[in-house]
Amino acid sequence: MSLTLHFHPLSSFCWKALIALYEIGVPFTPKLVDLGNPAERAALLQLWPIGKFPVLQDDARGEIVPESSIVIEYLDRHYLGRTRLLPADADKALQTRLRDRFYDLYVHLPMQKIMLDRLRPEGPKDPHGVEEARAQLRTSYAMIERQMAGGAWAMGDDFSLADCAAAPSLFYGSMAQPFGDGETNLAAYLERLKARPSFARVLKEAKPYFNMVPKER
Ligand SMILES: N[C@@H](CCC(=O)N[C@@H](CS)C(=O)NCC(=O)O)C(=O)O
Repeated sequence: MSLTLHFHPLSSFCWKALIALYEIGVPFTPKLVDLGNPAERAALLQLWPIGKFPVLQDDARGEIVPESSIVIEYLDRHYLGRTRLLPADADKALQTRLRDRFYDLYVHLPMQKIMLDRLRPEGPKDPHGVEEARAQLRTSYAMIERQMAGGAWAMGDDFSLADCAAAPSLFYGSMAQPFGDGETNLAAYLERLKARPSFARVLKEAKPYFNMVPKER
């Protein structure tokens, strides 16, 4: 088996890559990285000096592929399987990348800001930054609510890279900043994502680690 995914089962950006791997149906070796273990952290830094996962290692092609969106495009290009995650049409592919960027930058990152602030001790907490992140999430949720008025998935009828990005960011996002009462399209979209077999499998595999998710204090 040529592919190894360096990951952690609770990491939201790793979920993005895992969803893609399960959608495509390509075999891979999951390599759980404990960043608290100095040797494992050093091994990840050897692969990708930024030190963030997911990182895909492809021994057959001699490639190290970091960054969840790039991992997914790489898989779509070289290991195309059951599900095509980037449309063949260039304009549709551009729109799909835009939705992926939207979910990463304007849902995933503010969600992370709120969740990670919960882990900070009382003194160095950043209430201003958290409030900005909440405002960003409220704006993004309102946009998604309108986008999801028609069509099952982020790009319409076909599941894509954009849905891989949406699933983890909305799952944890709903814990960081709950959806508004009127945001029924958004809530229904998250339920569809949770029921999708690829994401349902990711959630099942992450369940034993859920006690490590930071709670609001
Ligand atoms: N832009 C990166 C973000 C990856 C990222 O933030 N990963 C987090 C886990 S969800 C991580 O590795 N955190 C460990 C750290 O920052 O030390 C991607 O899309 O893969």
